[in-house]
Amino acid sequence: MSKRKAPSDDNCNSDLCDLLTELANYERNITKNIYKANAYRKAASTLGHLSHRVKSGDEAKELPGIGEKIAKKIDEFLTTGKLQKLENINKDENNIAINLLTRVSGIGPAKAKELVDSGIKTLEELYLHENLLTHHQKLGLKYFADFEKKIPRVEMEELEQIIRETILKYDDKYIISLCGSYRRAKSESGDIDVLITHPSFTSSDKELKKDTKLLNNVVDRLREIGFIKDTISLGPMKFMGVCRHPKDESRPFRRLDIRLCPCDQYYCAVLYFTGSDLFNQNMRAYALEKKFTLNEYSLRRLTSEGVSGEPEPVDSEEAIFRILGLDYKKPEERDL
Ligand code: 8DG
Ligand code: CA
Ligand code: CA
Repeated sequence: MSKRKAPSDDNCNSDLCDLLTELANYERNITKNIYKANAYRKAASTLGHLSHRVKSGDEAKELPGIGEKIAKKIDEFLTTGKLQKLENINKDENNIAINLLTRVSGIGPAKAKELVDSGIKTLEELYLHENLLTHHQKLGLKYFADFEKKIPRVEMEELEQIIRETILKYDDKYIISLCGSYRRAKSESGDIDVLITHPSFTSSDKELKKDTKLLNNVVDRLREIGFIKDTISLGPMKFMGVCRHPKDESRPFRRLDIRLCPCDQYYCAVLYFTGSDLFNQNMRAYALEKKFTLNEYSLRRLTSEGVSGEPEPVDSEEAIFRILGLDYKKPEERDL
């Protein structure tokens, strides 16, 4: 997941969103209080979707996901132009270093803290101690500057075309979706989330699963045309790596994930990887209320003992909403 994102493209509360996002990052990276981190993220998302400027904490408190404590912080920021809590957090050079290091792809809060505890606080120092890093983290460092750059929608469209043409030329039975923020119609994206399936591949093919070359062959083709530039990891079901437009070396390198899934699980996967993750959380919680369990693989009914049954047959995203008794939401309406 990318670690910083603007809640909306034209956001009249962007300073407040940045503030809340910084607090969320502090709770996630430093105190490891995921509950609080989520609360700040939700508040930031709410403010990011408002079409007007918030004028006070009291006004903010009326909005979904904003309670007393966050409202007070909003008030302090609106009246004084800063937040003392954040000023104090940002005085601590270890906090600053942990936040910096977690921006390297592959470095999480625990690894960042470990590095900072051993005295590594800058990217330059990290380069000097590359031996402490995994293959993924080394690539994260190598491409640090490029991975921080957002991908404009026009470029996403070009990259989609390259991916589609290359895969379908190899085998036109593949089914391909670009998910994530791109599918939610955002004007820019952090990375490229590709989901593929093939009619020959279903979840009953248990043995086939680890031997399937359906993903490997696709990755080979994309490498051959000079699109895939580096590999972070490659298994039978998931590729993580680096790509760039094959005909334009002036472009930044981009993070690319490709997942293969069985065709009977395709729409649950498309729903999941379209997100947003806050939307997924809400939808999953709603499913549980309706005695269903929903994840990236399947939608299953729960018995009164809470045991999940067989997967519901799902042949579209619409079917998932329908089975749960929900109105269909288009991808661009899922941008919580
Ligand atoms: P971005 O890349 O433009 O920053 O946004 P994104 O496309 O929405 O986010 P992403 O990090 O690439 O994740 C893609 C989708 O995967 C996301 O929209 C919803 C789903 N997803 C979750 N939880 C998680 C998670 O913990 N990690 C990842 N990688 N994906 C997740 O719902
Ligand atoms: Ca993405
Ligand atoms: Ca992603």
